[in-house]
Amino acid sequence: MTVVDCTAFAGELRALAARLPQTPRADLDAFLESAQTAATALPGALATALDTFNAEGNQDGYLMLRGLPVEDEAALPPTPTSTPAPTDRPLLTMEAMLGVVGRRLGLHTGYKELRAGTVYHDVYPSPDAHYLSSETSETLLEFHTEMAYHVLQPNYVMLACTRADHERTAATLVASVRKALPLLSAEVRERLFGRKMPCCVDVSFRGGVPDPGAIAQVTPLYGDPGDPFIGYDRELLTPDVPEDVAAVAALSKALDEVTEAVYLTPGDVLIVDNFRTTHARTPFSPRWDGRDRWLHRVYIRTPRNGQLSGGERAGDVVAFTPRG
Ligand SMILES: O=C(O)CCC(=O)C(=O)O
Ligand SMILES: [Fe+2]
Repeated sequence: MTVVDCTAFAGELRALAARLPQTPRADLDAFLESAQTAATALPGALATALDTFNAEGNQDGYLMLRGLPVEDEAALPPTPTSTPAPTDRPLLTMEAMLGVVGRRLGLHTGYKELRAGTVYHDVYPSPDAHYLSSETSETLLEFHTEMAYHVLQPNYVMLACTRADHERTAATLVASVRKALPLLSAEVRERLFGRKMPCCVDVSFRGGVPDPGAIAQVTPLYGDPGDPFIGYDRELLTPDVPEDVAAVAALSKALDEVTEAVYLTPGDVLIVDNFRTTHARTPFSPRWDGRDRWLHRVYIRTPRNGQLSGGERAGDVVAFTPRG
């Protein structure tokens, strides 16, 4: 597991967080601007780890920052039960970390159809969650490359942990294409590489239609054949010819074999390389006591993979175009 121990920087990072606007949603553009300034002042070892990951990625397909500053339990508000967060909610330290680290990597992006186009998402269990939603708890949230079907797919998904689940059973699973590729036969690689396959989209992107079907096309492997990118979603990708079904099944098996489990604890920021991985979350049991699992999520775009074309700004909200 690729961990950067940030314990030694906690004081410095707390000081950076204290200089940011303390009501981020009141003027999110100004907040992200301020976070950009702070990003240039990150402790050297952390800055280097982030820049290297951004330039090259790694074998695991994620970078875990551990030991970041976070509020004591007694100082935290209850875990949210609704979304989006109120505009006047005070800045949480984990949100500050997502601001500063995210700006070091690229541009925070809101998705118009998702959570009212907000940039900061609370991820918390909800009793009546759709089975594909991050609000699930008692069921496995299956492998997905985040918005693999979206032309402006984020380069990174960042998850910061303010509260873990009580029993610490919730694992975020990450499967890396760099690890899975060597397990695939030449035939399977050839079948998957550059081949478009029908893909459904998450509920938010269905335009109010209950089941619009496979309105996008996703290419499971593409880019450099020796070091490809991956687009994989266990629920939404629906190959429709037998050769493709078999090749996707082989990929699926390889991904299971290389899966790593990450147990997010308060003070962790997980940076998922969303073009090199697919991720999932194992079941856990909420208690609905105000102290259930609570993550913060942002999406980052970078110039890589054509996700930026010039002129974009942090905090931009983009509209859905399905890949085709
Ligand atoms: O809850 C988790 O650990 C991950 C959920 C997820 O896939 C997401 O928020 O994108
Ligand atoms: Fe996800």
